[in-house]
Amino acid sequence: MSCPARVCGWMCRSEPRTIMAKCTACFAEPVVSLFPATDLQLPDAELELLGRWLAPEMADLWLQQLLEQTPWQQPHVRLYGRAHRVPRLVAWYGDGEAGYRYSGLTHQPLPWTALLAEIRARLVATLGQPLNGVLLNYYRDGQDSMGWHSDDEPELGANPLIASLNLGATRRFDLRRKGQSRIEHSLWLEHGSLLVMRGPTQHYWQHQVAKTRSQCAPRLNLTFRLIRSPA
Ligand SMILES: O=C(O)CCC(=O)C(=O)O
Ligand SMILES: [Mn+2]
Repeated sequence: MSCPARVCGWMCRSEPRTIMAKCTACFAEPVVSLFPATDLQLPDAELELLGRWLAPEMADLWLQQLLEQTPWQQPHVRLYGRAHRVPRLVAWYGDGEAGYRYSGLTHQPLPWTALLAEIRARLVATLGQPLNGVLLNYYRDGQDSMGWHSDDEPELGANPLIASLNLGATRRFDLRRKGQSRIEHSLWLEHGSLLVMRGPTQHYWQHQVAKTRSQCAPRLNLTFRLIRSPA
């Protein structure tokens, strides 16, 4: 059964899940259980992939609106003394105090748009945890990418929760242990899916979205975070 109002895109099923959520759009039922998430059994990590967090029609709409509304930027990073543009477009939104460092720079947040505030509200309802910022990454084609890193900036605190929403083209998300070069696990992140990383994941693991030579449509990824202390 899906949301009776067909507004919110929640898929309501009877299977018990640990994550419970109120439908923030329709409020038709006090609580709906989310479809089963896949628990990814990696040691020293807590990862859950909710493959259809969002109904495809809603995911299409959000993708289109976010692509149009966002003032995309392509900041530089310094690598071995030389400035390079990051290989994707980005934008940072958040509460006023949620300044955030990425690509070696501190970024002041843009104010929440109505759509991003709505997505945040749904995630907070799903996860039961506050979130005060979101990094948008726009991968225009298969040549856009994100290199190996952990989301372990000090302002995220110990054991940060990262709620990562995927819209558009399916891309591969690789994981490797810190200090090792071998990819230990890969996931396909599909349109409308939500990947939740928490617990010690960022202490022990790195992740990347590698370039691909395959024909690849645009993809948006939104990583919602809680900035605990300003950058
Ligand atoms: O695009 C993705 O799936 C990963 C994004 C990411 O790792 C980040 O924003 O820190
Ligand atoms: Mn990351």
